[in-house]
Parts: sequence; structure tokens; C-alpha cells
Amino acid sequence: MTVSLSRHGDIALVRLDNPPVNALGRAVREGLLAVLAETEADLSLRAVVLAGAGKLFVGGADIAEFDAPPQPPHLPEVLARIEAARLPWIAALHGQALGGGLELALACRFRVAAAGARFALPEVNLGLIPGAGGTQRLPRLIGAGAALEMAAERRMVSADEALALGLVDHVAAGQVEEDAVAFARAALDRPLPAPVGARPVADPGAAFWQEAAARIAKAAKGQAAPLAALEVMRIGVERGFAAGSTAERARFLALRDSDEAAALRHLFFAERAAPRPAALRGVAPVALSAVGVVGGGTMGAGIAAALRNAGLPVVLSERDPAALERGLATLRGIFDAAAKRGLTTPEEAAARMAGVTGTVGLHGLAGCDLVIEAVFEDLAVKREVFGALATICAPGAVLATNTSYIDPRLIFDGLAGPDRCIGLHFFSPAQVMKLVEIIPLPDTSATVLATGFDLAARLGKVPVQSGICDGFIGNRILRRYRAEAEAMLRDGVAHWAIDAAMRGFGYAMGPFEMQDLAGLDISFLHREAARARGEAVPETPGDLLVRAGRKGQKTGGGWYDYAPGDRTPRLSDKAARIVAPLAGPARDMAEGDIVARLIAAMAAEGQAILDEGIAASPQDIDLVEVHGYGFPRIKGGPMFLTARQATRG
Ligand code: 3H9
Repeated sequence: MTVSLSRHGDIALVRLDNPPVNALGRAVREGLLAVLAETEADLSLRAVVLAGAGKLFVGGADIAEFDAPPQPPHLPEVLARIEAARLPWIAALHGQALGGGLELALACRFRVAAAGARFALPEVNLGLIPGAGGTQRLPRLIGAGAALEMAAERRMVSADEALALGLVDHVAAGQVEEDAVAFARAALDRPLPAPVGARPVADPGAAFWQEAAARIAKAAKGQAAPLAALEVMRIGVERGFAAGSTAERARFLALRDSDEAAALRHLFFAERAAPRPAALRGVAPVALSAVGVVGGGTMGAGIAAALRNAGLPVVLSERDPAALERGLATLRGIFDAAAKRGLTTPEEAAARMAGVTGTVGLHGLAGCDLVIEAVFEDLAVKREVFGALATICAPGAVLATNTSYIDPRLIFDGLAGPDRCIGLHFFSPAQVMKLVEIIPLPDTSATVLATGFDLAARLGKVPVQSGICDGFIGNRILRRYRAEAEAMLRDGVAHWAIDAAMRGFGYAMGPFEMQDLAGLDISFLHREAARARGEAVPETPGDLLVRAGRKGQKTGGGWYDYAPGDRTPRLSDKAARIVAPLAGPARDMAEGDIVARLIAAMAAEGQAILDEGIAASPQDIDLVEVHGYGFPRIKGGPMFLTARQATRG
């Protein structure tokens, strides 16, 4: 039974039981109406306590239903019936009450919270607004300011905060269902308050709404939902509950069908599927008590920081004392910066640093269960590191390379215990970027593969398994993306027009601005090395810029000019003259066409990657692009976007 009814004397206890998160799917909505009819008809009852089974009250509406037309009974109607019931309903809230789950609680006459309960309206994360009265009842309970922070600005509140705000009436000292029954009995001795939807709400005035709209629009980064939540809340505050509810429902339904919401739903389910590949079901990972990191450069220090942020003890190895000192200083800088930004306390930053042991050479890594190599991208250097580690580390220790381009089969070739070797490709800055590409070799054991996934979960990262190819999934698509951008240059489209189009699409920067940030010299050196080996690598505009001393931001110029200490790209006549020999006769191209051509190239490469079995699913490719390369989340990823456009014709 998804909705069950039991009796405690004159109090009914309704329990929702719809694992894993008691989502308010159709069966639950029907069940609620059925118990409502039963309790309303039972004149021996005086109140109804509503609780959720399992680890939380309700995680929201059933997101899996949103790809099909809404099915009756609709949630707003169910909630309106609960609010208008003869018997007062008392929500007993534990774990979390999210989205439609909080809206359900708002339709009750009272709310009792367990001490650790938390409350949020996270619909905007899915490109939606609350669609069952959340934007209307919440301001009537806690005021427009606090309600807006929750509905439009992702604020989650604890039980104590909820009590202070008036969102809940009581925080349970003991078991929340029992407390709610006792609360109900006591409440029945007093006159009942008005239903939340019938309560008055103070209008904070036009200036408040305008200021909030400006703030929310700025933070929304092109997303429609946050501002829509404000707009419908404002209608309800200014024109009343009925007008607000009608506006809310209309906006919710329109957003539910939008590309933005479909994209965010796609990522919601992809992100939840990623950590649990079917092939690893039941496979236990290696238990990690200490992790080694070889190399204290930007990448190694970033990985060490990510490990420490997750509470794992770290041994950081460098080849000489000076390099170790630099690595430890980089790491300290990362923790101090986090404390300065208020992300941790100074004490916590110090504790994270205290959990790092520095060591010169590799012998200090002997006690680690996992060692991640993040040294210079050079096959011989990496082989030397693993040759030594294979004898230093215990036979069961996992050996991982963070290589981004070198074939890991070459790195580990001939090593004893090939089953314990794996690629773990982090993205810079590793303490921030969510993506980890997990690259098993032909001999990697399931236990070691499971350890990679387990590590990613512990670090709060998104794991994507990749087969072996040049650049794995992400850098291979990046190469294709850049090649297509350069092909457009040869067709006469200006680099700044391409950058502007991709920024307009939602990237933080375009492909040429990105090259300036990363530095043009590294890929130039790769091409030069290939040429030295006798490979036919055609001249690129990047070659011309580097030869002219323009390596990007670090030299004050690349594709653009940069003023000292300022990362703002400025158009450069000089750069334009340098690349002119490789650029076609100038022509305009509409922004939409530029974007379409680049996305099509990415999706085509993604399809090739799928066809070759390098990636398991289009979802995995989209996760790589969104979490590793800044693809705008509200567009869902190149594979999703291309498929959705194709179904539209
Ligand atoms: C809404 O409510 C709209 C209303 O305003 C209006 C309606 C008219 N639906 O995250 P986990 C699944 S919009 C369906 O790994 P955790 C999830 O896919 C909704 N399924 O667990 C996964 O399935 P599987 C507003 C859902 O413990 C499993 O549950 N609410 C839903 O780390 C476990 O998920 C939200 O946006 C759902 N609502 O975290 C909350 N939620 O095992 C979204 C989860 O098959 N959910 N699943 O892979 C969350 O934030 C987290 O899932 C939660 C649990 C905190 C609940």
C-alpha cells in the first residue's frame, strides 16, 4: 500500500510508503484522496497525522512522470481537498520535505518536525517552479522575503530555522509521529488556525519585488524558472490566493514542457545513474584508509585537496624537498582560499592541511591503499613512477594514473599485478570540477573499477567510465570542437563572433577565449613534436600566434589582447593580422548557425565514441560535457540537445 491508514483512538495516522523517496506519483495522489474520503466519513476521528515511511517524509512530485502529460488526480487539487477537509491534518516531518512534499505539508493545518528535518523547494533545479501551491501558501506562513529565498533562490532550512520562521509549529523532542499525535490532541483543545491558503500576507511593496527580481535574474544565468517563481508569488501576494494559484499552475505546466526542464530532468536521472553501473552491482571496493598522490603541481595538489575535503588522509609525494614545499604551499593556498570565501572555517582549513603528509620520493607511499599519479604528461616519467610503486606498495594497493592523453596500457605495460591498475582522470581545478573519467584497462579487476566509482562518490564527483582512445571521452570531443571552430575560421567567420555565439549559448567562454586562458603553447608543442616525428600536421592559426610570441593570457595576448592584471579579452588587430593567412574571406554567420555547427560536431564525435563502445550511453557523454567542460546545464548536453532537436524535426 503506498498510502496506509491506521487509528490511534480518535487520531488517524496516514503513512506514505513509496520507496525510495515517497514521491507523490499518481498512486500516492489517488491513495491520499481515498484516505481523505475515509477519514472525512469517520465521525469518530478528530484529526489526521500524515507521515512518511523510510528515511524522509517526501522527496517531491514524481519527476519520472514529467515527460508525459499530467495525470489526474492533480496534486494541487489533492492538496486543496486536504486543506479544506473537515478534520485538521498535521504533517509529521522527518528527513526532508522537498518540493511537492513541502507543499503537501503546507496544505496541512499544522506541521511538526523531527529535530534533524530539512525543508526546501528545489523545483528551480529542475527548471520548474513549485506547482502545487508552494509559491502561494509559503509566503502566507513565513512572509514573502523568506518564501522567495526558498522558492526562487534554493534556500534549504533546518527544523530550528523552520520553527523560527513559522514554517513548522513544533520541533519534536522524540519520535516525530508520536509527538505529532500528542501535538494533535493538544491542538484540538484550542481554536484551529485558518488554513494556510486563507491567511493574509503582507505585501513587501514594489521596491522589494524589483530589487529581488534584479538579484534573482542575475543569479539565474539565463534560467527562466527562478524569476517565474517570483512573478507568480507576487501575483498571489498582490491579488490573492486564487489568482496566484491559477498563475502558478499555468506557469508550472508551461515550464514542465520546456526544453530547459527536460534538459535538467535528463541530467537529474543521468547523475543518479552514473555512480552505479549495473556491471558493478554487488562488487565491494577496496577500503581506503590513506591515499597517495604523486606530484604536487596544480593537478596533484587539486586532487589532494579533493581527497582531504572528503576526509581522506593523504600522502603527497614530490621528487625533491623544494618541489614538495611548493606542492604543500599550493595545497595550503587552496584550503586558505576556501576559508577566506567562507566555505570552511580557518580551523577546518588547518585540520585539512594537518591530514596531509608530505614525502620526498615514493617510499613514503608504502602504506597507501590507493596511489594516484599526477606527474608531468610524459610516458617515460610515468612508467618509472609505477615501476617503483609496484614494488613499494602492498600487492592489493590500487595504482591509478591521472593521464589525460597517454594510453594507460603503455603506462602500465609489463607491470606486475595489472589487475590493480586504472586510469582516474580528474579535471582542473580538481578540488572544484565534478567530473572524473574512470578508465579501466583490459586487466583491471572489478574490485579496482568499483574502487574508482566509490572514490568518486566519496569525493562528491560525477564518475563516467571511458574506454581507451586518444583523449578519452572529454578531450576527444574537445579536439573535435576546436577543429570545427578552426574550420569556421577558414570559412571566414571571425573568432570573436564564434566566442560570442558560444557565450550566448551559455558557455562561460568561447573556444578561442578558452585557448587564451589555458595557453596556446602546449598544443603547439604537441604539434611540433608530431612534425618532428615526420607526421603531416597542417599549420594552424594557433601555430602562427605562438610563433609570434602570443601564447594567451600569460603573455598578455593570444587570440585577444589583455591588459596587465585583467583577464578581459580585447579585440586585437595584431592577432587578426597574424592569423589572416589561414582565415577565409570574411563572412557573417548567424549566432544560431555557429552554435548549431559546433554542437553538431560535438554530437557527431559523441556518436562515434558510442559506436566504438568508448562510452556506455549518450547520458554519460552529456555528463562529461556538463561537468568537465562547462556545457550549459540548462541545455542538457550535446547528445540530449541534438536528440531533442531531431524529434522536433
Ligand atoms: C516537484 O515536487 C514539483 C511540485 O512542486 C509540483 C507538482 C505538481 N521523483 O538522489 P538519490 C529517485 S518537483 C522521482 O540517489 P539521496 C532517484 O532517481 C520535485 N524519483 O538519493 C533515485 O532513483 P534510483 C522536487 C526520485 O538519498 C532514488 O530516488 N524535488 C525523486 O542521495 C534515490 O535518489 C526534488 O527536486 C523524485 N522527486 O537523495 C528533489 N527524488 O535509485 C529531488 C529522488 O532509481 N531529489 N528520486 O536511481 C533529491 O534531491 C534527492 O533524490 C533526495 C534523496 C534528497 C530526495
